Amino acid sequence: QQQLGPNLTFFDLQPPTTDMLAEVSESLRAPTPTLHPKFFYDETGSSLFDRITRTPEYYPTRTEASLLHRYAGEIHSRLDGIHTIAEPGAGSCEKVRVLLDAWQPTHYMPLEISRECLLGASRRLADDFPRIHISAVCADYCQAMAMPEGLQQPGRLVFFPGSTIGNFEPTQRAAFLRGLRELAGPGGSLLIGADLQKPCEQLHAAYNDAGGLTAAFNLNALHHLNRELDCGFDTDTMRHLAFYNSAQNRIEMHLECLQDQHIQLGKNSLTLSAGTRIHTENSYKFTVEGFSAELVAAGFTPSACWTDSDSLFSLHLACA
Ligand code: AVJ
Repeated sequence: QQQLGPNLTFFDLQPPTTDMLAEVSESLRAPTPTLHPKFFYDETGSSLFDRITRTPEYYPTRTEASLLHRYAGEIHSRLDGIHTIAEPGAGSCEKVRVLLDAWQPTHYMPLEISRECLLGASRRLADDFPRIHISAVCADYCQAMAMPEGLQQPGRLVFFPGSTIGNFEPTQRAAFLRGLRELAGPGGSLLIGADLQKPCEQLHAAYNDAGGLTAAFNLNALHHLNRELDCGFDTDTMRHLAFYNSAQNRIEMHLECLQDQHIQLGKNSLTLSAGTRIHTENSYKFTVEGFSAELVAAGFTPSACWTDSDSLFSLHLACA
């Protein structure tokens, strides 16, 4: 625990460093070659994602932001005696600003695996909100949901925006939601964004923007691996694919080999033959009723849900 400023404390839970080579080797050699979506987000990938959120086709970020802006007061009035907001995977901590502005909680606790990202973002927040105490927690929120000593204020609001929940498979999702309930604690609540099912064409457009940013974002996972592990992917012969799988209610993103691809994984080589697809992301789409039922199954009591007039996106509030 380190005091970095009058209203900024840093907790390093030392997320275990993972063996990237072992992880990537295993997932690329699986019967369905896969890469975890976290590999999108190096510096280039994070800035590409940022640009995606500003394309006309990618509606989720701006729709959620306008819901948060519009209903911040109403959400606050439903939260009784909540003084702390905790945000797993807070990243740049930009989305929470509208809530901090409107609510002036005493405490904000971002949890983020990237130390640099966390330090930069929480220093900026601490400067901009001198009356809010920031407890910045460096942790892998998928592994550690338990809070460090000294951070056990009861009744937290857990904020999990962006429909990041849609990246999890149903089984993992159920477990993750239970983890969020632990993090909220008794008397706490959850405010979570969930992207909604809609006509396939609209979903297709959001993940195949005309400017090619989503394609570049998807392919960037390979540039990232080339840089970190020297895999030697030829990205010119890989193609971005994104389509809606209506049986499973999810957008799938893949990278397809247009010709045989010989890559290097440490001392071993791997051939991906022409036509092979590397599955890079699932982005599940929900119904309001379906998502509420998942919250109930995880032990929450849903208390309110807000959607935009076109029913593009939903914000759910639930008691832990
Ligand atoms: C950040 C996971 C919510 O699923 O829409 C955007 C990621 N992928 N375009 C999503 C993403 C392609 C995004 N999430």
